[in-house]
Amino acid sequence: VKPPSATSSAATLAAPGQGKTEAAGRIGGLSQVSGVLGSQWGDEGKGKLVDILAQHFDVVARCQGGANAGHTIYNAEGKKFALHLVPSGILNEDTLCVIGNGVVVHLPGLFEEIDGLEAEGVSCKGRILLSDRSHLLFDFHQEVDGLREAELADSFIGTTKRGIGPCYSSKVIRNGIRVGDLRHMDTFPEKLDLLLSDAASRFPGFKYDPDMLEEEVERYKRFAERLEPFIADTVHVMNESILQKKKVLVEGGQATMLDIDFGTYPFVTSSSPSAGGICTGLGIAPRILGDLIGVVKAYTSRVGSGPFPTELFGNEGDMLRSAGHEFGTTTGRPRRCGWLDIVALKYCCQINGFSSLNLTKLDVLSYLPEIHLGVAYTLPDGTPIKSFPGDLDLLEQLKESIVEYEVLPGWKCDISSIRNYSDLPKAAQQYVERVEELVGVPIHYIGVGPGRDALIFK
Ligand code: 2SA
Ligand code: GDP
Ligand code: MG
Repeated sequence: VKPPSATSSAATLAAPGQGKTEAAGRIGGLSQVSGVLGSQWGDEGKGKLVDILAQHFDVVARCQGGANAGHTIYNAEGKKFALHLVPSGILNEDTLCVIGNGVVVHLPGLFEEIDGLEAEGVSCKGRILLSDRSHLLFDFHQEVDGLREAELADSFIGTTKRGIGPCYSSKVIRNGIRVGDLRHMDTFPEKLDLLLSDAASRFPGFKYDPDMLEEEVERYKRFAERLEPFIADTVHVMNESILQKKKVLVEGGQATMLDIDFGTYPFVTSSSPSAGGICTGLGIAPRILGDLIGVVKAYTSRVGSGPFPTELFGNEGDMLRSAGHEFGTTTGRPRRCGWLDIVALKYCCQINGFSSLNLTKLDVLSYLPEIHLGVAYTLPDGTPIKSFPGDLDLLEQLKESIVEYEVLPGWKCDISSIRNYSDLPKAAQQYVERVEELVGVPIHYIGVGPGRDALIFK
């Protein structure tokens, strides 16, 4: 871990003369323990912001989810990286990357990701620490994910089939196997046998052949050897880093609208991607959390099933998907697209207490003559709905007719090379400021392209 970064400069972020002061102020002013969280249904561009901010943080930590996450980032040369388990701080060579206890870890996937990064010259040795308390996600969890989706038939969730729900189920039902258990290979076979037998008893489609157990145990013995230098008591590491005044950035996966408690249940993921998940997933105290930045797309996307009140269909939806290249980073699935939903965003701001927002992909809206903002929901009888409803049936009814929209003018020009807020067309500024006004949280960062430099500090 490098020494405290009090001397970090934000100058490296902006090209000469472009938004340097704003960048230095915004980044330098962030709390010692800060977080970047999704404030829609995921894929808002969290990875990009984390990669940029990581240049000024000593530790970047993941607290929940697993390889269902897909964070796309670009290095200084413009080379693209799609990360799933490894925190998006990895391209900054002085940053320590922590995978906390709240994450579920598929070891073959983790090693594949590490090998891919090392092949591109990104050194991972000594830079990634994995919690001994995090749960192991086995291949069978992935298989069971698929079987469960098949069972649900037309009501399928549209999971990433990365085994996330089944692994968190094992954790919560308390027969899960943790990373630390790899240090006790004498009892590992028995634990694995119990876990696999349990899955076989629940899913007729899952074939467990106990004769294969030995082979799987041998495979995990090899993983255990390779993993040993990465395993740590990350609760201790995190708290010591904080005591030593190191700067810590928490990277959220997925988003609040996919939260197991606050999302559109059951069309959610199985972890807590909102603020509470930071404390439970890393073992750090709520009172030391500082700035939390909510990342929000200038429109909305969602992948998988479930309510999406401001969704656009047909040609309009296709145009937005194609303008924003909205395809899953992990699965390649086309993402559903629609207008920015202020009701949902305000709900996310309440739950997380965001200190600021990063509005991303503003450049994607440049082709539109006018832009809609979903500002209120009303029941078919005209009664206004005061907050984002938990009632799924009600949400499913929220078609365009009962989402109230404000229509703002578009700007119809390329904004992707603009780096100063004042250089944005007036209509783009108006859009940004109207969103700020409606949600009551300042937008400090505006994305105008996928690259590291394509960020405006406001
Ligand atoms: P899961 O696999 O059990 O967590 O799926 C449950 C729901 O959560 C959604 N989910 C996501 N939504 C957006 N992006 C995610 N990550 C990938 C990406 C997704 C991909 O970055 O593009 O590649 O398809 C993500 N992970 C989970 C999921 O769609 C279900 O609705
Ligand atoms: P995450 O899961 O929140 O990290 O987001 P993803 O990486 O899954 O999806 C966001 C996509 O948008 C990635 O392909 C990014 O490279 C891209 N992206 C991020 N910010 C911007 C932006 O401001 N403009 C454009 N055009 N693309 C962006
Ligand atoms: Mg993603």
